[in-house]
Amino acid sequence: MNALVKFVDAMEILDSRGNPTLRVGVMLGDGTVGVASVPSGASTGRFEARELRDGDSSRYGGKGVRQAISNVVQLIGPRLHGQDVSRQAEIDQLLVHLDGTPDRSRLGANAIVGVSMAVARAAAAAAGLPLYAHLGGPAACRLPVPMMNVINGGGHADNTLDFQEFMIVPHGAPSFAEALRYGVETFHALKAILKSRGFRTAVGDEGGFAPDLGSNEEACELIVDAIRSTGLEPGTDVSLALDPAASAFAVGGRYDLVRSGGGPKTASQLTELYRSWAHAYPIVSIEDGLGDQDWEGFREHTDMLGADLQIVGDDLYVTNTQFLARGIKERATNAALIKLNQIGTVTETEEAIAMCRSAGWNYVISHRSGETEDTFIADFAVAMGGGQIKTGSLCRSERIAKYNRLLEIERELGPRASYVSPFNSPRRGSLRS
Ligand code: 2PG
Ligand code: MG
Repeated sequence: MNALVKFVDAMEILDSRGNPTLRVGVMLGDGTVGVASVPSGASTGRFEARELRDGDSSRYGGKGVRQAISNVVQLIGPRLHGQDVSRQAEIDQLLVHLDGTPDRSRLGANAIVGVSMAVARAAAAAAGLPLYAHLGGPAACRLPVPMMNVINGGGHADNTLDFQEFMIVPHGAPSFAEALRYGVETFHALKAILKSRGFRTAVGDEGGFAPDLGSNEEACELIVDAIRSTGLEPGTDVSLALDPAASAFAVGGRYDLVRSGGGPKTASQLTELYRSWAHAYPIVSIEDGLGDQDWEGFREHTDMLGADLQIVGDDLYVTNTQFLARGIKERATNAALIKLNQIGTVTETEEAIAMCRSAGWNYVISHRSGETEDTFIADFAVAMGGGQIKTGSLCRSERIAKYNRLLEIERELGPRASYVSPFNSPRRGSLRS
């Protein structure tokens, strides 16, 4: 009886870019509360579930979320009254039906995902379990290998880099805590190197440095230098991952590297560029190396690179089983990025993950570029057991909050905690010649 919803509340808060977002609270009959805050993307996929923004230019430049809040309080709350929060799937289905649109645009994906996450939190609290154990069961003890975005470009920074994310992946560490240290030491070393070479060390939206480098490739060189200068071994202790977010520079069937002056490229030429980088640098993963319309390009891309690299679809799949099913059938990639707010509910997100698992694909639980201090995805990554999380750089508290939560989880799990690399054995350059 205790796990029944009494009421649902929501308020307007700010995300890490200073834009309004929702914080949702689900109150149960016994006084238990579940709270969740909603993130927001910048480089959104064309078919993502839609955030609802007020469009009232007299407040926050039209970005207010009062309508979404009203939808939570007036429409969703009364329908959830008396529902048992331990039945997440039923509640999520109710939310999807109540919205009634394929892209969640009536109630707003931001309203729906906030409620869905807060329901999970309330259910965990009612069961007296940490969120990761509630969602993942007693077997949830695998800490994720983080992809840490130490150089920002593209839609996340105003600099000369076309590619959005240059990440470090400390997969060779013996534990999550040590992986975090590897990442932090590399981040600080990178700062010192940038400074010594006259680049600015201001950071972009996800806390990575945003220097005006001479080329995209220079970012990889600098990161490898940084890893080395900490005494760690590139490719063995720490590797590289990229998220070019290529939809952002896809123009008329080509990829135009305007910012860096790299010029236009076909999908094949861009894949060839990645291939040459993977020979030169210890890259283990490339996400959205091509645009979200380019299924044909992706098939070739994965055919050429997928035997050696993790090829991740983000904008291509938007955590939607409909697109994922096509990707699996056509071998468009061999892994998927997973974002709760791209699809809208915890249950649908879990369904996308189940689909990845049954295809033998890797999956990476991910933050958004606009984040809050909410740490839901840290628990979610442990619960889902895929062994990977992408949650930004090693500064800015909205990113660090997730890392700190993972430290807590690892400590709580004690000897049961595992930290296992999802990647193949290390090589100097990742690609076999
Ligand atoms: C991405 C994400 C997160 P955004 O492209 O993977 O890093 O960016 O939230 O802006 O879509
Ligand atoms: Mg991406």
